[in-house]
Amino acid sequence: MRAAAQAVEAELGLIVPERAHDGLGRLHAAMRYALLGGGKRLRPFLVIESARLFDAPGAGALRVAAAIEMVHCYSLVHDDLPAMDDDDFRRGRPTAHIAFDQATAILAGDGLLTLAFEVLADPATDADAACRCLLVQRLAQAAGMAGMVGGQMIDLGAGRRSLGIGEIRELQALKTGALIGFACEAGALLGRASAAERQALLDYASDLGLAFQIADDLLDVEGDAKLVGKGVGKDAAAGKATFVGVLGVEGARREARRLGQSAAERLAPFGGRADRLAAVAAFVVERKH
Ligand code: GRG
Repeated sequence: MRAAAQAVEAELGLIVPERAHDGLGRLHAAMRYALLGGGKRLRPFLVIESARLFDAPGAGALRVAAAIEMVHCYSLVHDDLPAMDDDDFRRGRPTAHIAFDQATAILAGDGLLTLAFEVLADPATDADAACRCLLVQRLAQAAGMAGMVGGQMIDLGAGRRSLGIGEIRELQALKTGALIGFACEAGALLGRASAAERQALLDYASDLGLAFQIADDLLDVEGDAKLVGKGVGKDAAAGKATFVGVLGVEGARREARRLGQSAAERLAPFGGRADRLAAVAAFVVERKH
């Protein structure tokens, strides 16, 4: 994961390079602040590793990895705004609207979201226009109303309303799962995988996304804010419906481990080539940040 993170950070630095201050200097600086401020780079890792399963060209995978990280970083910037989760601390430092201001943070998020699609649509990502079109369509679906944005809306509306486990699963499958699903599917698209291989990766991503979210809920209850890099204890304070709230700490941990194991089993068709993806399913469950 560290190697993937370094590679994608270098790519992000090339796509959004440092530049002299001009009329848009503040916006540009805020976009770089949001992009280059740490983070595990899990989604880029998933793109790179799923593409590697099919020997897809590394340069294209790196561009898709950068694009998905742009969408992820935009979502964090907007999620931290006072109108949403109202967080001052993320990735171990002030959130974008604290470091800059709210209007700049909103526009930096918008700039990152749109730039992601510009990157996907560029022939440098894949020589085949049909493949690029599919990547654009699938990311739009994963990030938009049928995915992350829809999940976030449901989450905001669900505040203080008690949700059942099935509803929480559905909400989280949209809010965090859809983008994780795209990360894995993108590798299959770049590698011209068969429909069955693409589906196996989507099934892996579905279990992985839920395991990831349960671990996130556990970190909010048990995590150390210094390690997690953001405020903890926020879900309970906001009366949010979470896996831990419904299953309890031990039940949630059991469910996360079950899902992590199930995710790894979904990779059986790829044999040893998918060892790193399988290992990340265990990391996601036991992580401390
Ligand atoms: C604002 C449209 C919009 C969507 C926001 C993803 C999201 C939806 C909000 C983030 C809030 C949150 C804490 C969600 C839980 C899971 C999650 C996405 C955690 C952050 O992702 P990590 O752990 O972060 O991959 P790093 O910093 O490592 O990249």
